Amino acid sequence: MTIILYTLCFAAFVGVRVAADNERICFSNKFKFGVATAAYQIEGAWNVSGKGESIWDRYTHNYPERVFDHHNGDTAADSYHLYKRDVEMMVELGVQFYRFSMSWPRILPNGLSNEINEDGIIYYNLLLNELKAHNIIPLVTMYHWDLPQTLQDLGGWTNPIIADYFVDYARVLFESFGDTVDTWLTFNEPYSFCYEGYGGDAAPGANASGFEDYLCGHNVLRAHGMVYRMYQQEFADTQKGHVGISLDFAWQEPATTSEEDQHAAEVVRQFFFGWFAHPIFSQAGDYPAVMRKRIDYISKRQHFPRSRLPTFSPEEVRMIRGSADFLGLNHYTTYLVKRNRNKIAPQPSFMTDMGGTLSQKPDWPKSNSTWLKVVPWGFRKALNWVKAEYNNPITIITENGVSLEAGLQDSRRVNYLDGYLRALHNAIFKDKCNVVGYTYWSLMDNFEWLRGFSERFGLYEVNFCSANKTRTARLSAGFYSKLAKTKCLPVSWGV
Ligand code: GBH
Repeated sequence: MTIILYTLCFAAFVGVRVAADNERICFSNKFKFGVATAAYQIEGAWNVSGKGESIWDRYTHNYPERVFDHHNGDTAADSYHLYKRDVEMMVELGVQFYRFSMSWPRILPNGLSNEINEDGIIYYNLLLNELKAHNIIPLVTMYHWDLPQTLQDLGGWTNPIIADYFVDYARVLFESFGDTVDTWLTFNEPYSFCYEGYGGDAAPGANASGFEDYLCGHNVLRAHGMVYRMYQQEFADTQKGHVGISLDFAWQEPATTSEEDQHAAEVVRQFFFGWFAHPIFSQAGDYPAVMRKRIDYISKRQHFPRSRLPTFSPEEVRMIRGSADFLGLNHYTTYLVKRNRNKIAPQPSFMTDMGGTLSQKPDWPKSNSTWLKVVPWGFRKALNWVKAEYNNPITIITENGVSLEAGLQDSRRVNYLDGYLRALHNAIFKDKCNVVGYTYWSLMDNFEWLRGFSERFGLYEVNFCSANKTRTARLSAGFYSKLAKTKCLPVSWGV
């Protein structure tokens, strides 16, 4: 225990070094900068004031050994009690908006709308009032992975009934907060929670890749479309808000110039991103053709009587197509893709269906997360691909950021920001990509899912050992605040 706490509380100090440039890089005055968090990663208070159990509560309690250092989000950054300090930090940063998520089981303890937890409503109203008092716009995610455990007991996202329950939950949110909140995200990264949660070993840990991940994705897409249509019918006239979705898009670069690797990279983009983007944002709607074709074919070869990828009815295709006012894009890193020439294995697998092998270049700068390498040019390519593929949709970057070790002198985070924001600037001004806002992940260090508290993404460092979870601005917070206030990249920062 002592060792664990020591690791968690140890702050490393590194030198400060920032790249300078003579040319001033500015975004338009209308462009908005914000910061992001998610309920389970910061709130704590997992079982107080009437909150129900979520799948992450259950999972971290039942399988502590699956989380780095056996940590969990029981207290996290304690934002349930410290939200005023959180907003104070946003004021220090000078950001225009705050992206946070609402916890479904905090609002509906048993997942269903017959029982509303008033304390949950009060908590989010307090937070929203605090934001309003400081002119910070809320951008609210309805679902950032903390499903009520009661609904997981019914199969969670693999059970089609969940789309109805999600609509019921969304209606409670629109009714309770719709006069204050006008920009909503239904889901955060369906790819991540379907593939890692139902296909892998993130909560609920179903580990049924190539099967349950597709069932999850199918119901998430239905649920998203249904919420969008419900909002148009019941709330849009009076509330005049906007509904979108956040999708994760790592750039997929062909590993070689060979035709087959070019092709493999495109297939991988369609599997990772097109899986959710194509049904919503393309002209044709429905799953990407290549995904349909490959999974149908491989399912047959594996002797399944029907495809492992479920089918939408024509009404569902129409209902889902166009069901977003904007695209929320989460982007962190880049991969290289080679064609996978292995024989088709008998057991289902998303990776086999996709047919590509992913890697990263050893000389790309590292972060504190194995999957996250620093590749700014991939950001610009990803944005251009989205522009070409989906007719340049209105886009908000809903997450971008980097993990490092503890310590306040995070010049490497400043370098990451500088590089990625230059790439974004080129995408907007040179390539005319329709991006209207940028969100840094994260406002502060938080519970990084299976990685516990070991990967820190915060502009503010959180001392998880202190009783009051002290938050301290890092070097990068000063950089970001200058950017948010002036809309220009600080020319030389630090030294
Ligand atoms: C985002 O996912 C999430 O929206 C956010 O909650 C999270 O804190 C942030 O990124 C930083 O990770 O540990 O090797 O199993 C970004 C996509 C999903 C990629 C989780 C890494 C875990 C890989 N990430 N995934 S691993």
